[in-house]
Amino acid sequence: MTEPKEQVKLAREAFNNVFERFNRFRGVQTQNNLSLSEAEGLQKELAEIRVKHTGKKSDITGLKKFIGQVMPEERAEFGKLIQTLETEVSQSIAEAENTLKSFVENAKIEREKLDVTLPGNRPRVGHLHPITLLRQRIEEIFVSLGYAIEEDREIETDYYNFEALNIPEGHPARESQDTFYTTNGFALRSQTSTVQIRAMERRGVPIRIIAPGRVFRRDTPDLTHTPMFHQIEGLCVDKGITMAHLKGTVGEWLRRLFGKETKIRLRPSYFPFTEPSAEFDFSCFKCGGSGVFENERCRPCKGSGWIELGGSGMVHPNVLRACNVDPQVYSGFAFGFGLERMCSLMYSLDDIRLMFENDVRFLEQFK
Ligand code: 2NL
Repeated sequence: MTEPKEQVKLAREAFNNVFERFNRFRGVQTQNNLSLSEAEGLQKELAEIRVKHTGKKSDITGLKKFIGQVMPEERAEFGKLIQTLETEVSQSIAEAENTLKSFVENAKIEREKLDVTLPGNRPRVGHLHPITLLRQRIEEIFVSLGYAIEEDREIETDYYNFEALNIPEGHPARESQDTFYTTNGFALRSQTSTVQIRAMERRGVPIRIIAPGRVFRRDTPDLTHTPMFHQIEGLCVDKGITMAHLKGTVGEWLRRLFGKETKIRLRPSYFPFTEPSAEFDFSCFKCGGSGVFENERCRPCKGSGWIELGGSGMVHPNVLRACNVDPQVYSGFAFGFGLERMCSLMYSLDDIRLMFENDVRFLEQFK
């Protein structure tokens, strides 16, 4: 049987062995190169060491239980030795714990430190395309007049793109020279009338809608043409609708857009889907219709005082019939115009292709 004193010595050695790595955390703290997670790992290990070397199953607890079996004359000394060992062990652990604890606290504060006076990174904020901005302004006006906004597909059947619109077989618009076709015989819509036909079929009449959207025509790009552009078409069908309603409606939205002095005029024209048909012009927003601006020939209206905007007319009876609407009971007007043309007039752009290049130097001018 090992000497009692010897057993205390062995217990001390065992502890010292395990604790050696933590000695550097005792006493006055010098710089340590720990990361926060390393320090937290050490705290965990240290907690285990505390349990193992001071807890119920520790050598120290075992030795204390052993006191009763030691010869009475050696008991006091043995007890003191254990006491000293216990104090040493718990002090060592407590010192290292304190050091690690304050290191972890400081490291966390450091990590969460935020200098609110540093300049921030301003995010680059985009904005809407001028075509979108103009479309939204026009949509708002028509919604306030009781119109609904309709959207639909861009790839259409021959029926909706031509047939239902009273565009006869052999009409130039139907040729592949003018219209894009898919290899399996569908057409890219060449006007958004297709949307209005579908809406009339689905919703029936009376109906008041506008149909904004992309349309496609096989044009070679130049100053005034692109093979894709945006259109807004409008349709109003009810009992007793006349050309007076057409003129009143077109006049009203142009006055809301360009000011209450704006005049409009209708010029006789021809479209297969309307009868009678008319093109509509409005008095120039720049010169107010005089044709002269700052003593020079006004640019947007080329000195005429009028700007040609779009086409319109009374919906052809054949178109109404195609949508199951009785032309004896109902009548309606329709109109259509191109947004790129309108936008380039309003901003004096000389080349509509600018609107398709998405050069930020161009786009940023419309903020
Ligand atoms: C133009 C001419 C126009 C229409 C579009 C239309 C729609 C239906 C029935 C009858 Cl559902 N007509 N739309 C009518 C006249 C002219 O557009 O110059 N567009 C750029």
